[in-house]
Amino acid sequence: MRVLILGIDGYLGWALALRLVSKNHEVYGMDNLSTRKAVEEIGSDSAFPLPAPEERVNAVKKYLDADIKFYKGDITDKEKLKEVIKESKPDVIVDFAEQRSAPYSMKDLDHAIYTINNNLDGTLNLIYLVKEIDPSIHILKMGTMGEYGTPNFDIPESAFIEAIINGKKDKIFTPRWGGSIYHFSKIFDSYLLAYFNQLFGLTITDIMQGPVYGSRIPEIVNESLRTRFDFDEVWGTVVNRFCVEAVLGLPLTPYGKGGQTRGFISLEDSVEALRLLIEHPPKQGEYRVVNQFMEIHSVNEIAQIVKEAGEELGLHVEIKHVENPRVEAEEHYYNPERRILESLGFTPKRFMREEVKNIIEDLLPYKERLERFKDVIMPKTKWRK
Ligand code: NAD
Ligand code: USQ
Repeated sequence: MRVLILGIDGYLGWALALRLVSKNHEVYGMDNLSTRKAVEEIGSDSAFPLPAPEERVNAVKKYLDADIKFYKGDITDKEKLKEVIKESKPDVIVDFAEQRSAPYSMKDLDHAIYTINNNLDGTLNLIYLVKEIDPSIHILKMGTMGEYGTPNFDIPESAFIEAIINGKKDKIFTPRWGGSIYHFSKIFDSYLLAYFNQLFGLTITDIMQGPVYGSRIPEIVNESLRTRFDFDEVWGTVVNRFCVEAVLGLPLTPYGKGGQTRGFISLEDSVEALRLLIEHPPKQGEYRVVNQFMEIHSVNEIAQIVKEAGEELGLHVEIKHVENPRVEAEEHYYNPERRILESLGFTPKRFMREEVKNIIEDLLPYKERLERFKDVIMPKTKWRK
């Protein structure tokens, strides 16, 4: 298949590109390099050094004997996105190209506005351009499990549910409630996708994915093929952050009570699930919602898993709860449904207990590099100032 990946320079975009070329798909990618820039701005960097996009493309040629066509550009630039879609003629467009950090979106008004504009303008451009250029293109849009929030009821895996209000029954959009402006931008994206699916009959998969962790997929056969790996207080996600903290000898940092519970997925399982969804699109004109996570854990459980893994590798690891910079439930019910990936034959391969050991092993050779970024680890970005 011909696949266009928007946000190809990112953590998931690059890993997916490697997976798809290794399965003989034709890969095109677009990125404005905004994550690189924003991470640099807060004085941090990817844990593993990232070659420039052109060098990454050359490394794919050298080590995997495959071609990736990279376009530098912003998907909020309608003309540029149009040119890239017309040139690449994709069967499917995977959209990762969003500001994806919850803390970044909560810094102040400017960051909130940037997040909303970047994410929603990009989604609208994509919707209108697919309709204009070729409405049969499958849009695989990356949303987030965080769109559902942490309700005190089971989380379904469907676009709509039946509700009875004052004795009258109708379908309502599956309830959503964000925990940051970033999460709300994803909620608004989903409303747009569902609406334009009804209006234009577009074919869409809207993936509700939980936090991803991991540094390895088999295609990374050389350091120059590594995907980015963030760990600072703004861009790092919890499992990857805890692994870096363990390597640096810093206490692991569950926020508040640490009962915050999410559905996690390894990088390997994430790219494999995405490949499956690309190769098994929904029916033409369908809006399909997929919940993509494999293991449910609280932040306290993750801290314990990383502590044990670190100690098995000879590290001394402590856990020290810190004041929660976010506003979120710290103890709650969490029971999301997951059936679509299984129905497509998906079985997870990498689990957190083994995978965090691999992450720590991958990070250890970079300990000296990581020491330089020690002061961007403790949380500073507060939801309520
Ligand atoms: P990332 O920041 O590493 O990758 C996103 C890429 O998109 C970056 O390279 C960035 O430069 C690019 N980008 C952003 N805005 C753009 C624009 N307007 N035009 C062109 N390029 C743009 O993030 P990631 O972790 O790879 O996440 C990818 C997607 O998956 C995001 O949409 C994110 O919300 C979602 N997601 C991530 C996780 C996770 O744990 N990492 C979990 C669930 C969902
Ligand atoms: N947390 C800690 N300690 C830390 C870091 C985080 O306790 O050092 C807690 C947070 O308070 C939160 C949970 O861990 O309760 C998850 O935080 P996170 O930073 O790992 O994830 P989040 O901010 O939700 O965002 C990440 C990605 C985002 C994606 C989302 C999936 O950055 O792009 O959409 O995971 S989900 O969480 O399902 O919405």
